[in-house]
Amino acid sequence: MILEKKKIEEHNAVLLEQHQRKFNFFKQECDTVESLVSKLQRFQIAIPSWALGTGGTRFGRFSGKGEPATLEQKIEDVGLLHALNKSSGAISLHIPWDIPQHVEKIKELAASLDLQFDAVNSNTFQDQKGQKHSYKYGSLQDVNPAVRKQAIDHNVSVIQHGVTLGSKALTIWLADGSSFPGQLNFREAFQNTLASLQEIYKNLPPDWKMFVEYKAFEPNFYSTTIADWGQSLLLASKLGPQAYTLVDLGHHLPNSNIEQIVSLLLMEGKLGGFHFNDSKYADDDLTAGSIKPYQLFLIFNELVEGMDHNGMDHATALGWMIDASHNLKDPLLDLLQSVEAIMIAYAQALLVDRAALKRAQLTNDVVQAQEILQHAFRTDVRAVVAEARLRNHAALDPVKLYQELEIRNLLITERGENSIATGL
Ligand code: LRH
Ligand code: MN
Ligand code: MN
Repeated sequence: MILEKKKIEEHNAVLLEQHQRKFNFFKQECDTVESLVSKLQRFQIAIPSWALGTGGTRFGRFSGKGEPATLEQKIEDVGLLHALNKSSGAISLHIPWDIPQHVEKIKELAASLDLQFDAVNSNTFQDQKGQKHSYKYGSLQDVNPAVRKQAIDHNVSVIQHGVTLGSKALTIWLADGSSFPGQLNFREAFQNTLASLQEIYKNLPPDWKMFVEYKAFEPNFYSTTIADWGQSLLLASKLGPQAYTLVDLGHHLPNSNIEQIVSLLLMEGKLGGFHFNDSKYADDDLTAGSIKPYQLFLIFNELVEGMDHNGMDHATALGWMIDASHNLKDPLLDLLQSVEAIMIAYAQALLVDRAALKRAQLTNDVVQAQEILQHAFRTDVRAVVAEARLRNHAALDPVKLYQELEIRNLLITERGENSIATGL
């Protein structure tokens, strides 16, 4: 299904007057509004192909209806999101969940919807049909060189798929670890992982990046071989200039100071990409900004500060992606809500008075430092985010338009009730 431009224009015409009132009010208070809007207009957040269907838990999965059953349909779903908000201009594929079969057709379809191919993700945390060796005890870390070789070869084939599509990065997340003390020699597991990653790294095209994703626990519950940003950074540093750490917001132990991690990774020039989601307990993969919006703002505050310090382009220097799972909500609505929350946090971070904050820090004015951050966080920036959408010819209120047009019902009519997506 393709969303006609006319539908967006009609929707915007109805909301325009109310929007302009709010935006004009904001403008009076903010002299950097034009720079803010143009930064927001350029900012794009990739959508993972595995988040377009209903996710499950280990206890069950309650399928949604009209889910995209093919890669083409997934690309169409991201196209719908992008038409609605013009901030979701890329799709990230997980292989082999989504193997591009008809590459030229897929590229044409994506281009017609104004979509790019973001990082490709390898999968050595599940066994696939017909696979010779099992990943039950690990993949790149495994004690058996044949298992490691199989996992390396898979990653190389993922790079090759990515090259055909025009992706520029490989994201590696490993479930490797152990669930019981004594199961693993930590040092050897780490060294095996490094040696395997080095083999994969050799196959990276020169303009590619490798993102090394860490995660504290799950599915292993005693140790994870790339468990935190230190271990990821160690690997990325040993691998070379094309390797970076990837931060997934759900992959930390409770109460970790993620904004501090972000700041130091930027300092080292080793922050590569981001997976946005939110959580209360673990890797809950909930809608970005739904549980801890202040934390999301604080993370963006460090991102903006660090990227500006390094002279990095906010829109292109890092890989921005959502990595969420939707058990209860329509995935497309959930993704629209996530993108909106990310844009709001980004806009608020852009509002922080950096010069005043620096003065407060240099004079140890703790009260003022807090005032400055909270002033930005408590500013209602929704009209600025909406203005950026309006100028990009997207919908003023994407969630409302999606609901008014009953897009899910249209997708059900097109695909059938029982159409099921592959993925988590
Ligand atoms: C692991 C993870 C990783 C995977 C995705 C499906 O929890 O965040 O990024 O590739 O989920
Ligand atoms: Mn992730
Ligand atoms: Mn995760």
